[in-house]
Amino acid sequence: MTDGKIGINLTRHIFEKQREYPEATGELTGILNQIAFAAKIVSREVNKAGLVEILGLTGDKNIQGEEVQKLDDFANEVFINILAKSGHFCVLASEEVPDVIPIPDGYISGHYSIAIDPLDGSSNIDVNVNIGTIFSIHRRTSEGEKGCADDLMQAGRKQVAAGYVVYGSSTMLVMSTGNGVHGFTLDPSVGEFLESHPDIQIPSRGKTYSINEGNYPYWSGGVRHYIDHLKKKDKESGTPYGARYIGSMVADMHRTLLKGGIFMYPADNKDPKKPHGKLRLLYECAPMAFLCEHAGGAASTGTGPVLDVVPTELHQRVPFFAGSTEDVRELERFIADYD
Ligand code: P6P
Repeated sequence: MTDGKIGINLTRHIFEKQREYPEATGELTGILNQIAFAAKIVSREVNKAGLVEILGLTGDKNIQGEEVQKLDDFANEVFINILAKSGHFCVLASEEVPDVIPIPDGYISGHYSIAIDPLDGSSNIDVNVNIGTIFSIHRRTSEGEKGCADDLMQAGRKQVAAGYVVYGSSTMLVMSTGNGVHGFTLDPSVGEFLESHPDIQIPSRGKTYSINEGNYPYWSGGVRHYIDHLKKKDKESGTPYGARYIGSMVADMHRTLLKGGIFMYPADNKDPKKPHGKLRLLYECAPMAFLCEHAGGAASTGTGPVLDVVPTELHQRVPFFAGSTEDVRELERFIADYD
């Protein structure tokens, strides 16, 4: 650091902003540090994944004779083991697990619930594309010793914290507790996440759109008209929007948070089993929507704020449009006019 600053880590960041954080309690610092701890372990394995082939694998065992787990199973086990035994949570949910995950007997049932996507975009690992972990934290609402699904299935606007870890050229943790959105970059040499992107603000309008155009025939009329509109020359600037689509939500949303524009996963009629699109509300769309709104952006189902949707199923899916406010509002107008 040129100015002699050692760097602000996660704990010091929250401590220094103690006054501003509505949820600033020692417990919240503890929670975020446990998430950071799990993320460091997953980051180490993700960054090694490419080497696994080079090191040579014999069937299901690596050269040390250890069981080789699929990385998403590994990430799921790491996050669940660390978080379930942390004493902070009364119940968990994971993209990898059909039902709610209870706190193991003998461990404290805490004041919060957490929903996670332990390794989103894991199908991109073998082509070395950025992947990520997404988390959403609510205050428990149920009485009694053990938590239950009600503690998880609350409207996204009630989240006390949300964020993601993106495993890429560097490992970054981006989070919000409702008072700004802040990014921390892992310095592997000291094993600390150091503040690198304080107070992230999404530009009010962007110049890129992010969507899987292969699904064009299956979208509603409103979405198709909107995409066609983006490709027309813009009267003022004369340039149409650029297209950016990585196919890994954390990577696409990270770019959208930092640069603006709009990321979309609309409902489509491609798969009758998924009439509301592909992305999950509890541990993908609600946490990302929380970050977008607290970074000055917007996140919509196309007809209303994602954060106002009250979940009815643990793994329910919702249409998702998020990023620069002006872009999201324009999309909503096309849906209102053409759907
Ligand atoms: P498609 C990854 O599999 C994922 O769940 C998200 O990370 C990503 O945004 C989306 O699916 C990509 O889906 O249908 O475009 O391949």
